[in-house]
Amino acid sequence: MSQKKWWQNAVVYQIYPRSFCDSTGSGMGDLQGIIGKLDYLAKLGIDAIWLSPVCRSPQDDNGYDISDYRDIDPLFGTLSDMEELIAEGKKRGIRIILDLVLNHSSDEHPWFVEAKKSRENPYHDYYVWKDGVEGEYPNDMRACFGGPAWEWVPELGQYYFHQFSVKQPDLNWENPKVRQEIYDMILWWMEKGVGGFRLDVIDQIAKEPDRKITNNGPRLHEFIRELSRETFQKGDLITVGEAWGANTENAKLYSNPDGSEFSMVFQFEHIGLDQIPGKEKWDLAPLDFLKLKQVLAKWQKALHGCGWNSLFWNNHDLPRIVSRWGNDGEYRVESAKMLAALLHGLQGTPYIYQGEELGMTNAGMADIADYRDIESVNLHRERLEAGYAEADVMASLMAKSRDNARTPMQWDDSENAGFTTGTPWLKVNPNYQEINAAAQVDDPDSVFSFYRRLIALRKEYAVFVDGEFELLYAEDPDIFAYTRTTPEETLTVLCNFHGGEAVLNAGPKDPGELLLSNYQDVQGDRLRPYEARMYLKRRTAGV
Ligand code: TEU
Repeated sequence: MSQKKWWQNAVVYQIYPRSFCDSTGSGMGDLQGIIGKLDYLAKLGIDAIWLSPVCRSPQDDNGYDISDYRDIDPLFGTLSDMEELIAEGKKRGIRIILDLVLNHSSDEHPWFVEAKKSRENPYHDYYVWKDGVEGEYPNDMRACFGGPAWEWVPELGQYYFHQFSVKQPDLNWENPKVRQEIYDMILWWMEKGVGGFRLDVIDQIAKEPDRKITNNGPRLHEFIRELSRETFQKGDLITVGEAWGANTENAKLYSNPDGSEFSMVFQFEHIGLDQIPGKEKWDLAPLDFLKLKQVLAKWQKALHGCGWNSLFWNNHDLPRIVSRWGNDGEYRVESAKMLAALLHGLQGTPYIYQGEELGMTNAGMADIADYRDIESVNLHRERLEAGYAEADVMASLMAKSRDNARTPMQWDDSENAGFTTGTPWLKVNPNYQEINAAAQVDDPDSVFSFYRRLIALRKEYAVFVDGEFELLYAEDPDIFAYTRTTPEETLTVLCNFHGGEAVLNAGPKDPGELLLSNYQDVQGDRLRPYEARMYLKRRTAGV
């Protein structure tokens, strides 16, 4: 691997700003609220914050529909608040990563407002248009949030293409003027001192709707390399592309150590293992645990020495992992810690989603009236129209809705969990009186303290960054275990992924010093429900 990059032993914390901390009583989180919590994040020990979008937006998709890439939406504050956040983060050794939504803009962006005026307008080709006849769509492509992917504009006699909501028209990356506008904007943010970028659905920018290609298009890596060359490579940034279509082969291009594309990508192969194969995430199935081990092991082996993994269970689009694959009842604390140890022992850059470090759970909202996410609301309507039983639709939403991750951060046991003095935009999880930061930050046995130790271990032992991965117990129905090895150190991670007892009848006999466990005492060869252990064995070089 070429010389080390700072983000190879960094840990990133994702903030969903509208749900993190409200400093004004608006009921929505804001930048000043984040600034007020930087000391909490510094105590956790993270190195960078990934902010979901805070640029000007009509908020049709909670900010992933940007109408001004160079200004902050008043909901969240001002540009000077952002400059203050960057400066205050820097004082604490915390970089700020912005979420760039480059596949599409808002339909209220001036570019689109102009583009709709006429076919001859200089901005018309900033977007993807098709001549046609009203009611006869160019093809049967569907949008991710439901309905056709084509919207009719009568005054033009054309359709425009939108992979997401009708208010998120796709940008035309074939147009060099679009690309140059984007590069100039990124350089403008780099000038302001941001520490990196997360690239929203970046593998969808090289689209070819005529051939129904929406990700991994033929020109994708050409565009990404130009983007990287014209912007990112001019700084010392972390860049992470969201790539639902990533596989281990193209991930070697995305995360090539030569820096020609990104630092890494978010790949989602492990995320789709609890849905009926070939169906949607809403079509629930039990997690295929053996497949989970195979998939994570495959990605560890495939990118070792020739690429770089991101490591995550959660984000603002995913249900909370302790409810999804852990146990949010009797063993919430043990399973939250086990899932953390399992992930943070792997090779790559770990991402912690706000509240994950507290063991926050899914929202448990049984009434569609409580949901705010466009994807969830549209799913509910479309599936009822298609004849699904509402009980089944609500079961899908309670398991997989993005709103599960978007309930307000739980700071303390005061009203609204200390998130706001106003009316929260989305209901606070009623378990906030038990699960909150104030109850955990000074408790050495809390989930928060466990995450703090994991983050510190990554800084202390080189094996977390460099160690080669080997899977143990590959066929065991309960144990997820592996080693990471360098010439000097071997890390052994042993996890019981389930709620029964698991017997350690293989693996290293002398794994060395116990670094960390989620039980007070450690008993020989039996792992208790969701028990996790991390061992370290050090060798003097050459022995
Ligand atoms: O998500 C891409 C995306 O496809 C997911 O929304 C996916 O459809 C689903 O929600 C996961 O189960 C990115 C952003 O992370 C998401 O918040 C945006 O809504 C979307 O792009 C459009 O910008």
